[in-house]
Amino acid sequence: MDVKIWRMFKRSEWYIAVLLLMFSGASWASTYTLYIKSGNWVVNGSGGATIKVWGFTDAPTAGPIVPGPLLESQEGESVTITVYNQHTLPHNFVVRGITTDQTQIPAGGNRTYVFTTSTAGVYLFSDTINSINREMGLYGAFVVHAAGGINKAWTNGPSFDIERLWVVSDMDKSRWNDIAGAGGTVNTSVYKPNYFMMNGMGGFDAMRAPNTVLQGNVGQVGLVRIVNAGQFDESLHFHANHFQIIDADGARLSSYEPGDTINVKAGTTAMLLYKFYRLGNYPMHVHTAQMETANGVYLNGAATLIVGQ
Ligand SMILES: [Cu+2]
Repeated sequence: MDVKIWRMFKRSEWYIAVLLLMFSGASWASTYTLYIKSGNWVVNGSGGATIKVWGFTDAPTAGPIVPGPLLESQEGESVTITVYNQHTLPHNFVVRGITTDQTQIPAGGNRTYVFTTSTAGVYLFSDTINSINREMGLYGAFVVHAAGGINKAWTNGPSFDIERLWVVSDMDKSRWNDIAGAGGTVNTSVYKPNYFMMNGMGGFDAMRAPNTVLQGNVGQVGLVRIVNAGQFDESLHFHANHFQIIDADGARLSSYEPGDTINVKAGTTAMLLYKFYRLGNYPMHVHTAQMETANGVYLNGAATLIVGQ
C-alpha cells in the first residue's frame, strides 16, 4: 500500500480500514523461507521406488518435497521469499513469468526475492540453471489468487466452486537421478523417464489424495490449475465432461474453447474450468501410455480421479 494513500485517511477512517482489513482476511504480504536440499522421494505402490532428488522444503529440519511447497498470494500483493541453498551445488530460484533474477545462489548461500504478484494465475517456480536441476525435483507451483481471495479465477474473471492444483512431472531414475544424486555426470542427450507423477505421487496415491482428486457436486464448477514441471509435454484427458480452457500459459482466453484433452507443454501452465456433469468416478489420465506408469506399472503414473457426487 502506498504510504501517501494512508496519509489521506483521517484517524477514524484509518481504524475502520484496519477493521475491514482484519475481517476481510486480506493480508499485506506473503513471506516464505525455502531450503534447497538433497534427499529421497518415495513413489508408493507397485512399480514405485525411492528416488534421489534435489528439492525445496519450507521446514528447516525436514527433507525436500516434490513438488516444492505451494506458494500463494493474491493479486497486487507483495511477496518476499528467502531461499537458503543447503546443497553442495549452486542453484537459483525463478518464478517463471514473475521474477527475472537468475543469479546463482552458491552452496551454503542464500538470496531474498521481493516482488509484486499483479496477475492472478498459476506459475512454475524452479531452478533454471540447467535441465538436470529441474528434473531432480527443484520445482513447484506459485498460485496467485484473485484479490480478496474470492472464488474467481481472477478479478472479474470466471467463478468456480472448488479448486485444484495439479503439478505433473517426470523423472529418469536410472540415467539422471541415480547418477546426479551420487555426484556423477549425467549424459543429458539421453532422457528416458520411467516415473511420471501427479503432485509428486504415483497414480495409485493420486487417485485417493483429497486435494488432488477433482471432486464436486453435480452442477458445481472446478477450477483446475495445471503446471507441467517435467521435461516432456503432457496431454491430460478428462472423462465424464468437457472442460473450458481459460488460461493457456498465462494468456487469458476470451473465448473459452471446450475440449476433453489439454496438451500442456513442458515448463508451461494452464487453467481450465470443469463442470461436474454426472455422478460417479471417472479417470483423468495423461494420454501417452508410458506416462500413465511408474516404471512400467500401469496407472501408477500421471493420473487421478474425477468424482461427481
Ligand atoms: Cu482417457
